[in-house]
Amino acid sequence: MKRTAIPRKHADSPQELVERLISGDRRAAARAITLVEKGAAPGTELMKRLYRHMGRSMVVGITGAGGSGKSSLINHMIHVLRSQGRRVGVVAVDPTSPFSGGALLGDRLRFQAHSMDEGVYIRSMASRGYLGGLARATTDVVRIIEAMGNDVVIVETLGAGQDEVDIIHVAQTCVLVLTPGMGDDIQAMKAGIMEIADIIVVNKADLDGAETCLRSLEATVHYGLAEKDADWIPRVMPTVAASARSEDVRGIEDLVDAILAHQSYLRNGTAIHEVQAKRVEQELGLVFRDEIQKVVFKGLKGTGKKRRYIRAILEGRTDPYSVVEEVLKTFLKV
Ligand SMILES: Nc1nc2c(ncn2[C@@H]2O[C@H](COP(=O)(O)OP(=O)(O)OP(=O)(O)O)[C@@H](O)[C@H]2O)c(=O)[nH]1
Ligand SMILES: [Mg+2]
Repeated sequence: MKRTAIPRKHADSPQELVERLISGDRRAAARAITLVEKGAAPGTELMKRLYRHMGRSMVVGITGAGGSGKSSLINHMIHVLRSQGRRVGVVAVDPTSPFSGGALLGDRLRFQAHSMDEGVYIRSMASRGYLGGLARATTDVVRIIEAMGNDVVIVETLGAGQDEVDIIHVAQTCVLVLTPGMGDDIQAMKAGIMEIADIIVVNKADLDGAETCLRSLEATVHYGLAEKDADWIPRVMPTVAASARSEDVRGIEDLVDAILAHQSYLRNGTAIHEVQAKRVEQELGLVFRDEIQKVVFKGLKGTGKKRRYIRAILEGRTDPYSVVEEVLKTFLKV
């Protein structure tokens, strides 16, 4: 019996994919994200085309220790931003699930209320398993979600680790989430706070020690300002993002107001250009690192050299630094 062939679904050309994506198509976004996560040539091709269609989104980083309440805060922020008619994208880098890509259970539950809302696009990323590294994958995913036409893109990251620090540079406005009882940790990071935070949130302000924590941070900001040559004074504010009683949730509108105020500050002056330039510099670095490694490894393939280098390092005849120096000399003729 003659079987009717089922026509294979026509795959989009890169240009078609880009066009669907910039019209806000969610399936196109999912497809694009899968492509860049693979870290191969089609993903790079897509990003090249996409780069010309970059959105005008506000990119907001929410960073802080595990369990400080970042996802809970974002959940409420989405409500406020939606009530203002803004389209919102979220990229959550989940440190707890190294192996599961895509949407993760915890965040999926936390963000469930928004799953039927066409104006909200949420994507979780595992913390490992990307060919070009987490920072590059996240940077690309943020660009994709911007290109969809979202007004605000929120990036949730744990505030530790080099990849995480790299990711923070993507954000134009950085919100640092702390909690009462983090005393020693806060002491340890005081110097860094002023460098990264535009807004400092003391979440879980329903817990003991919130007042002390707020005052101590205000003092840090006050003294830090003397050394900082900038027009923006980092704001310190309390929030309650989760509580047994939903009416106890507070501070979220103020937080959104502060983010919008920081964005106005950036955009009313020239500061936004510096922030954008930093981001492009960051992207250049990430792409360079990744592509140079690919080119070099491709060049070594089949020559047996990589194996010889590894053996020489193991036998103590050389070290990775000297090998890289030597290899780069021949590749780049420096
Ligand atoms: N008491 C109190 N608990 C809170 C508050 N905000 C969040 N929590 C709780 O803290 C826990 C962690 O909250 P999450 O929103 O998942 O924190 P997170 O920073 O996203 O955590 P990771 O993504 O794992 O780093 C949850 O059990 C929340 O219910 C708050 O304001 N007060
Ligand atoms: Mg979270």
